[in-house]
Amino acid sequence: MSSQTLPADDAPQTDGFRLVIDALKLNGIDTVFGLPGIPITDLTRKMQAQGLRVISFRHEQHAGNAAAAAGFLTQKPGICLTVSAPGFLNGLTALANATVNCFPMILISGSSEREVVDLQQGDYEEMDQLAIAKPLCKAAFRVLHAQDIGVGVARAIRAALSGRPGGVYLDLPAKLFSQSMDAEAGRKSLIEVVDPAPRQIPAPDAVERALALLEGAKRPLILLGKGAAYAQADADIRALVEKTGIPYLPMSMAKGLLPDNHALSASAARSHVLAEADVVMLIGARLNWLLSHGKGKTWGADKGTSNKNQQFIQIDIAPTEIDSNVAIAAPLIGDIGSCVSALLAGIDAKWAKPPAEWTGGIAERKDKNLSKMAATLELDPSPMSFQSALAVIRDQVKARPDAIVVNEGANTLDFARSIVDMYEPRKRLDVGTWGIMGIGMGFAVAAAVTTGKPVIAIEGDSAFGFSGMEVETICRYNLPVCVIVFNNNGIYRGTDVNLGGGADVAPTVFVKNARYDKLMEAFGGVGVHATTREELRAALTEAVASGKPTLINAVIDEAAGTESGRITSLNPQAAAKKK
Ligand code: ADP
Ligand code: TPW
Ligand code: MG
Repeated sequence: MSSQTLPADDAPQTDGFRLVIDALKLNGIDTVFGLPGIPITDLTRKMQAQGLRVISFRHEQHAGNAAAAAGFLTQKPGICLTVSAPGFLNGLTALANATVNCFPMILISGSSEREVVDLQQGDYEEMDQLAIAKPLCKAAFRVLHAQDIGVGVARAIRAALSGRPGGVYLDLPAKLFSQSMDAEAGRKSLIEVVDPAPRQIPAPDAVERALALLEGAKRPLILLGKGAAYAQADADIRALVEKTGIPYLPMSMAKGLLPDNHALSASAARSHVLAEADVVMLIGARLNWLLSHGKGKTWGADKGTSNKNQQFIQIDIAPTEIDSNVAIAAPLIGDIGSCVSALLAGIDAKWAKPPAEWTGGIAERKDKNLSKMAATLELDPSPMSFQSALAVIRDQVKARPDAIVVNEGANTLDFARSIVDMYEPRKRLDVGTWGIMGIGMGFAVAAAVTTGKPVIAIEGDSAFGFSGMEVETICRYNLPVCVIVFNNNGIYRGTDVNLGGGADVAPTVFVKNARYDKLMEAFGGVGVHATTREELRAALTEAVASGKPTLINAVIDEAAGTESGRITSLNPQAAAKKK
């Protein structure tokens, strides 16, 4: 079939298909996540023919989420490829989410003919996609001519990776692909991007200011965010914590940057250190809602105000992030690698570790809270509680610290975040800045494909539903993914009642005793129905050892969850009551 052949390497003419593929390959892209259809079906075939790995999904949102996660894990923009209008829109949520999370990705979408779109003459899947994408990503480009493909791809890569990473949209109208041009001119038109994420060295006076503030602190704290995980400055970050002796708190996706059982981890004394610290150094973390905007009770201050006895140092690549919620006394603008190594250079043997009163107090609280948790984790109720099931996963991750954990849900998320310790950097992927449901299977596929390591996806039953059909994708590519569905019959719990008294169940309640394991079996994977800890332990151990696609339907007490997990207070009625 002629549509499936590409211009040979020595052909006198090349075309748009070939130039898109060559431009991506020239820039080290080896995998594309997507969903075929007009006008990109042939592109996916030809990509495969040219040695790109094409991971084909059942819904574009999950291909997009996979691209975003791949970007976070590899520091190369993850590529998502979609068809026009509806396919594009399905991918757009992932593009926006990637941008919010500061993950580099490029959504490449085919689009219909400009002439028809601009005159609104009604083309197949007609939509002005560029205009729609623009406000939801870092940058958006359209390529109309084959000779501009090289520039288009280069600019997309640069925009995704440089400065604060994020999502980029690249619009490729159908006609572009079949345009032909002189092969030699085509080759010359491609750009291999040099230094796409240039280091940004912090200003020396900014480094001194930060060091002076840190050195004078009586109760210092380091807060690591997912920007720090992304930056891959793992050894220097660890050295900074250990040389200064400053306790640290990881945000959820920074867990494992230092092992969660590290002596200086303050996770088990979180509320104490946030309220009591006098100098807080943020490394790749924003003072957004996840950190109560740096204000209020969490930070030891009155509602809506900042703590007068507290000062911030903030390391970030984006200068405009500074002062976005509270005053930052010492901004340190640059890439995390350069900033942390500059700080390290200013810390010598004379550095005074924080007062024992501070670190000792933290250690005491940690011990108390950890032994409380240990007692809870030992309980073995029937049906399983979130904690008793998570204790099993905690043990498995400890035994296989290279495994990647994907986590979404409400209670399932909150409990897993605090119970499942991480030991290595970038091994935890979750709902991120938006707290979005639906990242599960896309992130799991990306983690398996880009690392080859076992993936353990800890999923609320509602959360799983958003991307559940991708278990077929997991089976098709035979990926080492074990999905554990925390089945409590619904959103938050399965016990709500219909306030109108009708026959319909409450909006948060699902079919009781559903068997999600059978979904995995439908595609040839391993399905396990686990009602006890021992069944869960056996199935999980086997799944991780065998690498076979597995789904464990873990039956959890349907009454155990709380509304919205730990963010109940954000529900309008609860928020109104607090006023
Ligand atoms: P978390 O949710 O874990 O608190 P955020 O997503 O809020 O983390 O913050 C990540 C921050 O990291 C963003 O402000 C982003 O600009 C910053 N960042 C990302 N990559 C780098 C980097 N290489 N160097 C410096 N800052 C970075
Ligand atoms: C895209 C709102 C937040 S958490 C959640 C929903 C629907 C599911 C919680 O139930 P689950 O977990 O997964 O069963 P558990 O353990 O508490 O029972 N749509 C999107 N994102 C969000 N965050 C929502 C809806 C929500
Ligand atoms: Mg649930």
